[in-house]
Amino acid sequence: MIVPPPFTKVLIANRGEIAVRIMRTCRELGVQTVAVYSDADQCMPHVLAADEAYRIGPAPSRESYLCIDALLEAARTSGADAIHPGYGFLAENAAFAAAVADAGITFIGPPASAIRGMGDKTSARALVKRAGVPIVLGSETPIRDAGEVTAFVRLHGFPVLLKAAAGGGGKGMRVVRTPEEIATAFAQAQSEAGSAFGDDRIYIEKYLDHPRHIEVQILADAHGSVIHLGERECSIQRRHQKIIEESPSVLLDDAMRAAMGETACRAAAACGYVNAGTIEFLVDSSRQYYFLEMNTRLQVEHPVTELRTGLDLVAEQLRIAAGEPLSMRQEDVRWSGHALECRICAEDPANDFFPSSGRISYIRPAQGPGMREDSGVEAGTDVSLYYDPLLSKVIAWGDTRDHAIARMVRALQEYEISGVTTNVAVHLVVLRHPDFLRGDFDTGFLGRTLAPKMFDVMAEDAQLPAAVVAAWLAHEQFTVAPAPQHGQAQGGRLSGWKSRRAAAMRSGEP
Ligand code: MV4
Repeated sequence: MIVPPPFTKVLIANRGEIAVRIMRTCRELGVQTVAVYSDADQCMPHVLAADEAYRIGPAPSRESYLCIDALLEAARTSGADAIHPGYGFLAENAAFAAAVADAGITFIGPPASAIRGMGDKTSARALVKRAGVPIVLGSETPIRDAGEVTAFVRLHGFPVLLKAAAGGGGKGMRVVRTPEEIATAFAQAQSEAGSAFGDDRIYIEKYLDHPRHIEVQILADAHGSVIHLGERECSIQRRHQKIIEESPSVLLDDAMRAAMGETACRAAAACGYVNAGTIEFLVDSSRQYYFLEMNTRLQVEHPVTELRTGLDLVAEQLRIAAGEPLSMRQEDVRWSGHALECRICAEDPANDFFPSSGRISYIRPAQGPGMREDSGVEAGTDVSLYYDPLLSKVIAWGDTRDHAIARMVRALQEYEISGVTTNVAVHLVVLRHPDFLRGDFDTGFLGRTLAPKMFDVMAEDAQLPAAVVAAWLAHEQFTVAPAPQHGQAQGGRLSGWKSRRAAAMRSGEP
């Protein structure tokens, strides 16, 4: 059976790994691809991977990847009939979605109205609450002054959290634990929200201590069907940047998974959602879950869901955007095994995770059974400081969690990337931490675990390969670690390849 492509030509309004990822599916579906690039990105893999490519401006995002007019002009010139925004940049910008539609081009994402409805966090809370979705106790309209905070804590007590109505991602957030802190915290939240979002409206919630962050992937078509594809556990994060995601979450049993999945579908339906989206939940220590916010885009960590379900989420997005009904019902979704993703970022763990730059001189990617790597760089790529430090995502699948972790550790031990500093060592420390191995962690885990000591050690011996430092640290700090799984996660030694290559280079052998 020959299936006609959903579109003729798709412009990918993004860069790096996600642009390459989207182009791969387009090619599989027989859809032509258009790349856009800034002056800093002329030779990037996403440009080389496309059928055609258009310059959209100078290096700064404001003048290139965020420039709606330049993107629409490239779309018109190339004759693209659809635009995929990826994540970040303009992916959750309702004005962009509307401008694309107005230009007679299909936006591969939700309707502008759904982006708007979920983009304002207070309206999102009110919207989903009406649909019977549990939300954290708090306000469903912005609060005007510090007096309203006082009134709220009189009724509900401390601690409370002030959040930006336009927000997301932790900007403009302030925890308040005592009456003395109220005035300052309100003023700070307001001013931070104002400068980050150009909108200083603040709302209030009861503060949950040490929550887990679990999100549910949904798909919705234009014919009213919504299904969920299970959860991703995203609690391993640092300053609101996720670094490891996995599925399933060790916290959930089948009943809770089904309940959260069903709740996520209701939340999506409540805003008239169409396309792929994610409902974020906070889960407290008594395993109560609460709607946090909706991400109205394809997410960085979507491959975790793809490896567990066997689906291609980008293909689903294209079909949905072309008006096709969902190809499966909820009861047709099958989950298998365990998937884990590590984000490889150009940043220096020894220097407080400051972004790093440089020309990549050598890469040995993640390989072997059960592994996938979605990368936006290759040997010769110049990593600049203009954009997000995410270079690549390494994703492992195994029939059990232990198996997936063992594969990930093995692949990251072999992993090599020279010319730019990355966070690979941090992944190895986490992946071998006894609390992580037991599944005993929350959103505060990484902050507590990355002891200052680690950075000192790494700074002192920066020329040591990162994996050696990590292995050594894991050995030093976590001597109570359980027996390694499958015999692959053991020891503080280099993987065979790396030590033999190092030895060969020392002795001058080829
Ligand atoms: C919270 C919370 C505790 N209680 N809300 C952080 C990002 C923003 N989107 C919402 N966030 C949180 N909201 C209440 N009522 C704790 C966080 C939070 C968090 C959430 C998800 C993932 C990581 C996090 C790290 C710190 C705090």
